[in-house]
Amino acid sequence: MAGILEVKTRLATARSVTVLTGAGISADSGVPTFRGADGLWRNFRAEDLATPGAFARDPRLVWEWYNWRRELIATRKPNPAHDAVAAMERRFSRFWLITQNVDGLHRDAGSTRLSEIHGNIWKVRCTACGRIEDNRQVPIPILPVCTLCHKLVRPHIVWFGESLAAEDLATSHAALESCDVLLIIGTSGMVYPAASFAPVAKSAGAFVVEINLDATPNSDLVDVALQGHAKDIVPLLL
Ligand code: BV8
Ligand code: ZN
Repeated sequence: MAGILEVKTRLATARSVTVLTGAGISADSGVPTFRGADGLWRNFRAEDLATPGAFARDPRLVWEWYNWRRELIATRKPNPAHDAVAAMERRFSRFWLITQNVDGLHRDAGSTRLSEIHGNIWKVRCTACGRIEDNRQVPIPILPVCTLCHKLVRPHIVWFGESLAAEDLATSHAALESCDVLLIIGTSGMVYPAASFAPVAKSAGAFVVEINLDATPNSDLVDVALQGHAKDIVPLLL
């Protein structure tokens, strides 16, 4: 595929590489994406449940959804695309991974230079005292409470209508504005602010590559669009 050779050539001389991933990189690990055919749970869409309003109205229903996802993700492993992204961290003198995924599979694959901009499904945050804790209980007892003040905890995840952490936004923008190459892997480019990251990198002079099964709103803007499964394509770029 001509595109892959061009990308490999660019990466060969790149000093700074940034990677942006979405649910598509975990699809090959068997984690359902959000907007694909498998993206529904009991006919609810993520946009219906991943909101502060839904949690305020029915915390039990929202925790049942997260418990279902935790039980599923607990049995899933990183795939060759996650492994290749983790290897890139050691290959380039400056590297940063921005992931929208909350499944923790990048960390499992060994990535350490990353921002989990939508949070992490294995962390809970107290609705009263704000304490953030790692919680790997599968299933998680519903309704889970804080080990410190015993009040209700929520998933430590950024829901729709909630702002991303200022630190994650700053780190992401710095990585987008300073990279020679931006690889966008497995995201539909529908959710903001991550959907605006490709233009940020492009206008800062980066060579932008999209790896996806389909075309996305980013496809017209990128320099090379590689169509296929991330698990097949990403390892070829190293
Ligand atoms: C914000 C946590 C400022 C949940 C997620 C009205 C009111 C309030 C806000 C808004 C509004 N209108 C718009 C907004 C902004 C909103 C937004 O963008 N909405 C969209 C739906 C229009 N964004 C926000 O609210 C963000 N915050 O803007 O703060 C603010 C504050 C107050 C008021 C206004 C603004 C917060 C966004 C974060 C939401 N949380 N996740 C959870 O996970 O439990 S988003 C959710 O979607 C996931 O995190 C996911 O990562 C993300 C993006 O989805 P993708 O990763 O792209 O996955 P998707 O299924 O869509 O696509 C998969 C892709 O992979 C496809 O392209 C497919 O082709 C490809 N693929 C599949 N298999 C493979 C593959 N590619 C390669 N290989 C394969 N094998
Ligand atoms: Zn507490």
